[in-house]
Amino acid sequence: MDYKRVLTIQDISCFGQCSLTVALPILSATGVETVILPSAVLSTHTGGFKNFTFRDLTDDIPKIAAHWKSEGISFDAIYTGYLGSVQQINQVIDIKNTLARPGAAVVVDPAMADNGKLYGLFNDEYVNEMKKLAFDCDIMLPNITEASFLTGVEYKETYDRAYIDRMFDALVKNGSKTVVITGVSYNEKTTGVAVLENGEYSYYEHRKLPVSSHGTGDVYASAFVGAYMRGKSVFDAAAIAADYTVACIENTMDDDTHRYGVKFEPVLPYLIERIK
Ligand code: PXL
Repeated sequence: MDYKRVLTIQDISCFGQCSLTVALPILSATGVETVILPSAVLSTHTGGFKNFTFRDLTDDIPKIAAHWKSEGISFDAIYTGYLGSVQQINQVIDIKNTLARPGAAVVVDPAMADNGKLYGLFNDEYVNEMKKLAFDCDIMLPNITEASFLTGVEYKETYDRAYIDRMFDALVKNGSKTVVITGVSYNEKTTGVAVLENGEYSYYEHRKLPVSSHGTGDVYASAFVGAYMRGKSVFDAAAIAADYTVACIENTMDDDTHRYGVKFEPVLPYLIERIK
């Protein structure tokens, strides 16, 4: 069996089912070797928790990367999520330039915003720096808020196909190649993911569930990268990841005490089955 090695760079939020605590199990379950580079260690994620601890690992990242380089370690894909600082974005760009194998896929989830707002620790400087990484990758996985911050196209809660086309045009003008925009909803009952690949638009529509949970962007991106690295096309990986994320939300929505993340673990067999 083809066995791919993926490096994922994002934080460890010890409690909260997001970033690395989601990416490592999901990627492993899809059957890829998963190497992690933690950007920071937090006691919880920053969405809805107060007084969380934050250990910045910026100083360790170049040392870890230098060690890997000296050992001849390289990667078939590099997948980035939440990064702790502007400096880390530049470190990731260096890692991409030194540790990616020829033909490696660089997948960037510019995890920095949702529902029209930046996450708590980020500002305009971070957005500007993220443009360098996100517009120069192979596949970008933004939600509408992130695409809007990156392109300057205004954020809208209700919109039509022309708005998404305008977003894609602006992304491509800035250098994007392949983009999957998540949470694209053209009516009240459904939502979906809009894919732009080789200049062609496609759309995978699925049910919209009546709850919003934290960490679903990370579940989505991890499942996408796993499916893609196991040989699925961009569109099929985007659809599988969407169905898996919906199944995870469905598995969590009856529990009002569990909105900090989704119960993604019991649904892993479904993802594995879809990737076979
Ligand atoms: O799920 C994205 C994410 C990852 N890591 C941290 C976060 C968030 C979203 O708020 O706070 C630390």
